[in-house]
Amino acid sequence: MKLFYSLASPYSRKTLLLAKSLKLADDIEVVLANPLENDAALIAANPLAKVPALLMGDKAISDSPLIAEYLLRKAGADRSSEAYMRQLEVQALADGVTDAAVAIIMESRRPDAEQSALWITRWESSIERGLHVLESQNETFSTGWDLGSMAVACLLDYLCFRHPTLDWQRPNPKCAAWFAETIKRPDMVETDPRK
Ligand SMILES: N[C@@H](CCC(=O)N[C@@H](CS)C(=O)NCC(=O)O)C(=O)O
Repeated sequence: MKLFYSLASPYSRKTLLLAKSLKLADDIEVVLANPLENDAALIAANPLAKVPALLMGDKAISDSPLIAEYLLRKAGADRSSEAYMRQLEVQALADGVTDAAVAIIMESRRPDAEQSALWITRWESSIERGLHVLESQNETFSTGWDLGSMAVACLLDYLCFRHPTLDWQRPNPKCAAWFAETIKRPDMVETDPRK
C-alpha cells in the first residue's frame, strides 16, 4: 500500500498514527506529496488532489475517516461497539475543528484584499466551540489511544504548529494537560510535522 502523505497535514498524520497502532505501518510506503503542487500521482489516486490518499494496487481511497475505516477493517478491529461509535463521534468533531483551522491558514495565504473577515470569524468560532465540547467530553478520548484520541492529538498539535498565537490551552486545561503528555509519545514524535 502507498500512502500519499504530507508532513504538515493533520489528516495524513492521523492515518499514519492509526496504521502504526494497528501494526500495519510496515505494509505502507509513505509517499510525500504536496497537494497544492497538483502532483500527477496524487491526482491519479485522488481526483480531489488532497492528502491523505491510500493506493492499493490499482484501487485508491481518500478521506482520512474512510482510510481509517479500511485500516481498522484490515486489522480485524471490533467496529460494532458503542465505544467505537464514541471514537467516530470524537473524530468527526476533531476533524471538523481541524477543517476550520486549515481553512484559516489557506485563507491567510490569499492576497489581503481577497480574504473574508466573515469566514475567518466563523471558522474561529467553530474552533472555540469545538474545543469547548472536546474539553467537556475529554474522558471520551483521554483514557486510551484510539481513532478519536489520534484525531484530537493531530488537531491540537496542528493548532500549536500553524496557529502558535492561539491560546487554546488556557480555556481548555484538561485538553492541554492530556496533550502535554500525549505529544511525548514516540509515534507523535516520529510524525512531528516540524521535522
Ligand atoms: N476530509 C479530508 C480533508 C483532507 C484535506 O483537506 N487535506 C489537505 C491537507 S491538510 C489538502 O490536501 N488540501 C489540498 C486542497 O484542499 O486542495 C480528510 O479527512 O482526509
